Amino acid sequence: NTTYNGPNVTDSSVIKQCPLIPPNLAGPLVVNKTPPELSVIEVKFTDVKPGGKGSPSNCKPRYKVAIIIPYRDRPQHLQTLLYNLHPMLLKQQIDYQIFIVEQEGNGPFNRAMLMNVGYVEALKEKTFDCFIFHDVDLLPEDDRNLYTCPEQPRHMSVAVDKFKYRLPYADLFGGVSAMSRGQFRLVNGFSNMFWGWGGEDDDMANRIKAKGLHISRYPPNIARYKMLSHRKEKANPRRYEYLKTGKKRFATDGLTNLKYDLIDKKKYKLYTWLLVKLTPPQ
Ligand code: UD2
Ligand code: MN
Repeated sequence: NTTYNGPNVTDSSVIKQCPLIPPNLAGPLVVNKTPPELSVIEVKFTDVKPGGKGSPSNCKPRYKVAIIIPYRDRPQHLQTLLYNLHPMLLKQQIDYQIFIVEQEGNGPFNRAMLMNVGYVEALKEKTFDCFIFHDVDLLPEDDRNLYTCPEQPRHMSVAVDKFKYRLPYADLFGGVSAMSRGQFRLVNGFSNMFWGWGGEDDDMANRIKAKGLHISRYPPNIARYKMLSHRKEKANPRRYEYLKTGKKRFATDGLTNLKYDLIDKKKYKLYTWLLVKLTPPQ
């Protein structure tokens, strides 16, 4: 049949923009800490596209979101996160891609620098509007916690079971947080000075305030997470010193002096993987 039936319904110009509030959200989620093997998940998640991408099929997404996950040697956590996160993101009707940014070698871990790398490398793929910086061990417990970027930077892991579902302090920005492309650029990204555990999130909170922005939050019954168990990393004893003197480096320490080598990059079914060698700032 070659009869003309009017405009093609798959033409993006006639597909409607997705509703502001996704229609199929359920609220509280059943968190699953014992996922099937990755190979099984890969087959099961038919709506996830290579590179760990998803987007709604029946409406035009409002946001292009990069999920940036700093990573080294936590395969169990990664498997569990992917198993829980993809289905929720698909329901949220956003256009997203998951990036695993893995630090090469066994020197002190630098979570902040990996975030900076994730931001820079993600933008080489697409002009993402929004960046979600996401610990590998945090599992969302409510799908109304939208993985999008509002007017102000948003701290998303407000209530974590490990902290008895209480925000430990008002300026906490660690765990899971969302910033728009413009906001992250404005604050010059994260500091590159924080090697080992701690401080990098508080320095980001300071950067946000210094630019006249503020941290926004969803209520704790929605911005809720379970943390997978792990041993405590060795804290960086210099973190207080760098925090205190951070302000004078905001303009020069961050995206502007970021140095790294991209050792490898692969698009697996459930995520885009970046292996990077970090170079300490001079
Ligand atoms: C807290 C923060 C975290 C960060 C950290 C201090 C919350 C809920 N989390 O996490 O965002 O500010 O303190 O640096 O507030 N990682 C690896 N391999 C490693 C070490 C770290 O993959 O060997 C990654 C992984 O994504 C992990 C994240 O870095 O979730 C934070 O490290 P953590 O989970 O050991 O630290 P934690 O739970 O104290
Ligand atoms: Mn943790």
